[in-house]
Amino acid sequence: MKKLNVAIVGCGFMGRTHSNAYCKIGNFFDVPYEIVRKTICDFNEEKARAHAARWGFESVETDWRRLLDREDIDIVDICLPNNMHAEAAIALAKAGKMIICEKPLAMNGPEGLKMVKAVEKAGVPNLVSYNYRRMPAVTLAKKLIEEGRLGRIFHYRAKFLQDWTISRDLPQGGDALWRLDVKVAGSGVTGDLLAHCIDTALWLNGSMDKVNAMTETFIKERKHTLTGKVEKVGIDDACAFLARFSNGSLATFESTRYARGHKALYTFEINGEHASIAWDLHDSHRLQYFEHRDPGALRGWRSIHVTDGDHPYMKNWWVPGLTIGYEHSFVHQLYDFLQGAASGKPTGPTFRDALETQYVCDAVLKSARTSRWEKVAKVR
Ligand code: SOE
Repeated sequence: MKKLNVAIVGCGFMGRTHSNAYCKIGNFFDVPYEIVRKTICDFNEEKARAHAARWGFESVETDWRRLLDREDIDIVDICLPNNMHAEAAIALAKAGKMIICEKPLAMNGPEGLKMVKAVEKAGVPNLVSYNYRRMPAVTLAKKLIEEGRLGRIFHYRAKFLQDWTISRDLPQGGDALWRLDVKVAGSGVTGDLLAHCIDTALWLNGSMDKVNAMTETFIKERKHTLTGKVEKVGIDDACAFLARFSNGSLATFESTRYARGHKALYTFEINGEHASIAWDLHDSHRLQYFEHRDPGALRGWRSIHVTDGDHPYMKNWWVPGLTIGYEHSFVHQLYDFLQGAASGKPTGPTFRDALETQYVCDAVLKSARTSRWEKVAKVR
């Protein structure tokens, strides 16, 4: 079997989820490559060495540029903060590496477009890590929609609620907290959390035409970890928007890091002519399903425990009834990516697919500024 030498760049939270996927995949899925965890790269050498020892990487680099000339690296998995995605992905694609990139694709649409052009020109397999598509219950939702069970779709409703930035003492910048620094993150909840909701929505319900949004920054100044100074906060702490999909359905999206009591409450509900479905990340192995065509006396919401062998991905794990979790979505994503790379039939979301999410985020942020409906740019 062909060896696939992997380099991961960045060993923060996402570097760990991706490393775990490379460790587990061969144990649970038949993959078309022999995975070799070749190099972990982080500018903090001590952190990189500790990561290499814990997750079994053969070597350490402290600058991703060193990977450009390394012929022993086939795939680079970019788990860097958002403002570093473009430069790394474009250069590494030119060097012929397959690329997996953490979400969101870029800081904004124009930057994302350059990344799409680079991977397509280089002809390298590419994927953006919108992992929630690969939660088995979400994949099942996709299957039910594709089978036409919902019929015409009228409504799409999604939320992603957290509560970890309520304290004004929390600084911006630095490890993990770069998410609060607009120069590094590009935006706040729109790019970090709503981007997940948007990716899932585009996948399940097709393109969006226009949006009308409002955002708020509740805490206007925070100390910056790197400068030590109190600086203006440029991210959106909360965002809510209305959307019209090209299929005629109406949507509402909401995200905040100020919903006390909610840690990662990603939920969506879709209402169709014949059926509705709903999903909740806090109860991630269940898909709620209401089928209007059931006999009247039996009609009601079914709570499908998505753990059976005939549910997406589940036959590769334990026995029916036993649940899996968040980290498994990264294993599934990697499995699909590798199948796509080997067969030449790419799996989504490719960079091009993720550009559409980026365009929706851009339109949302623009609408929050203009207080008007804004059109979503088309990916051509
Ligand atoms: C932020 O708290 C965060 O870690 C996001 O960056 C992830 O994409 C999301 O899945 C969970 O929340």
